[in-house]
Amino acid sequence: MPPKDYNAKDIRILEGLDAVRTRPGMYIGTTGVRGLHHILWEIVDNAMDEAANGFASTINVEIHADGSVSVEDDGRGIPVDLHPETGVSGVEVVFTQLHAGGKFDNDTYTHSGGLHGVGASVTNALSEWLTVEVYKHKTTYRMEFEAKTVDGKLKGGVPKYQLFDTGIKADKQGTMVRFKPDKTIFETVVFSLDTIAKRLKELAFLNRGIRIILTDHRLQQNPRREYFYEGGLSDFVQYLNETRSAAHAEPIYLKGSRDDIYLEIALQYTDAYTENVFSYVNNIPTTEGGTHETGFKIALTKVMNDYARKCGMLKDKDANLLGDDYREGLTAVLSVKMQNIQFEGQTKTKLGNPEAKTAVDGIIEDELAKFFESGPKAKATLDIILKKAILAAKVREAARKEKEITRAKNQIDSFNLVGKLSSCSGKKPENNELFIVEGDSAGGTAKQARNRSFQAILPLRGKPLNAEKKRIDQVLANEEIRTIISALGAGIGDDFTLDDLNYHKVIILSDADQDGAHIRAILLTFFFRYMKPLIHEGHVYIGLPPLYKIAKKDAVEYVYDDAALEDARKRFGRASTIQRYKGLGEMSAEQLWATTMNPAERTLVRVSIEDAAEAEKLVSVLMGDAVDLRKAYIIENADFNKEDAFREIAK
Ligand code: TSJ
Repeated sequence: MPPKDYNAKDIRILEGLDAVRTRPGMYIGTTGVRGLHHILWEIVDNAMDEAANGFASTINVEIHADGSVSVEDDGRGIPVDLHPETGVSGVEVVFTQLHAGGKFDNDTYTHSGGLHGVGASVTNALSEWLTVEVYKHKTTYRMEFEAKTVDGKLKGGVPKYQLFDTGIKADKQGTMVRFKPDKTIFETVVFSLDTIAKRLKELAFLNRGIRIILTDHRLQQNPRREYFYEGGLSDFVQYLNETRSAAHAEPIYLKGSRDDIYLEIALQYTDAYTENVFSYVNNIPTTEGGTHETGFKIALTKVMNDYARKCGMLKDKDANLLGDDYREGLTAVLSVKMQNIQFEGQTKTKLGNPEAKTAVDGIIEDELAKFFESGPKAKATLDIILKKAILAAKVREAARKEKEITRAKNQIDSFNLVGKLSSCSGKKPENNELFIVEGDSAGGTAKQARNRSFQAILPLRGKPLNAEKKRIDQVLANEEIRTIISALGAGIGDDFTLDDLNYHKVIILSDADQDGAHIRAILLTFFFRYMKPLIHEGHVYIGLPPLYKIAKKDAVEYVYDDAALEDARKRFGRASTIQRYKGLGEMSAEQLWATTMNPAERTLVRVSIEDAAEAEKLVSVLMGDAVDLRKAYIIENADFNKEDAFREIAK
């Protein structure tokens, strides 16, 4: 028979459990479904500890039809002997003594996790009833607790009787705890098979060789699940990679310890592009990472970069690859066990202990290098990983450029340039012309000269930079270039859309000198690189201002090159005057209109895609050339006999 009822003098010990019932949130976070499972994890974790310490090999978890759950291990059994001074059994201490500090207390006697080690007494306090059996010394010890009204007050975890030897013969060893959560505490008391199965499977992966059996007696069919992984973390990683294709057959498995911090890690690369690093401390998932994960990443990056140099994949001049490059396609599970864990972060799932970073970094640096030196198979794996990382770095570089383009595009979208552009009044883009004019003074003249109903003027101050030579972000940071993009309104790069083009003729008007030729080449290069359809569809033109004005009495003729000048001289005879225009700015508005802007009189060279492709080369050619550059460039491009499809003189 069980011993006598628990008596009043022992009630004092229950005051701690009162606190748990008054403010359960302080101890288990919530009284929702998460909290409900929390109190189960507390029990499971205790059994896990016994197993992890090598004293138990199997854990049985059962969900019973009456709403209770039980956890049983085959360990040594909770101590049953009485504490010499207090006369209280080990079992009673476990279920009635609250660990000080509640949820911030990690001071469990082993590496227990789950509730951050608040203890089995919390489970007891929040249960309608709890029964514990200890199988030891060939017999069965038993103790029961329940929620009941004492002195008019409802209390939890009240012993029904002291621990006693039932005399029931036991030919096994271990501890069995069964409890029913208190429905007056929890919002729900229905355990989730899914949640429990997932966590037990995870624990089985994290604790190699421990057999965990889960039985749900609520189910009519297939109530039993079994989780047992001889390979531990390596099995975990292979399981995670089941749907991916692995880059090397066997996960890399490393373990080690330093300063009382124990580490295990398994990693395997796949053809995925994502990084899947899962980390744990004392079997608790650290979803937000933390110092242990940081230590791992530092070590991986360092060891891999060292090998990349050693084997010549990275040369002296090359920069190190980034950690991200070495983690592309990586699946890894990192498990650390240590004392006094501290959590940080939004959800308190980030390990904060700085010593974990140092220890993990150190262990992995040593063990990973050791692994790669362990034989030809490991060397082959190293080779695969390095090649993957170098590819990842290349892709990253390309992606970075793409991103810069996008960022610059967005800047342009919000950039207001209206001040510089003298737009035209006409609303039909197909009739509209944009003159990009070199220099403010020529721009002013062009503005006076133009027909404002369809001609817009964009003066270019300074020289727009060379689009071919600079990185896209620099190109787009240039105000002249941004002004052009804005004025055209059709976007840039992949986003360029002719449908949005504001001007169907884009006419470059620059001086007949070296600078003018250079600006022209730069603009063409820019259009070629970032607005190819603009050129391809024939929207880009070069305006041809005259080089000379020849006059005799009332007869005036404008001449566009030296050969034509010779011809005109013969016709005009000796008494003629010849004026050479050194720049657009020397012309009057009337002259500029008559010679260069009036569609009835002007000559435009339509730029072909080949012209634009050549433009970048021309930049350097023109820069170093001493001959009449305008002649060398424009005349050649005006040679429309070669490719009529691309080159045509347009009015
Ligand atoms: F949660 C719990 F405390 F109720 C609980 C504890 C629940 C379950 C299912 C198992 C356990 C548990 C505790 N299993 N095994 C142990 N082991 C001990 O408590 C133990 C046994 C022997 C010795 C020793 O030094 O001889 C020390 C300890 C802590």
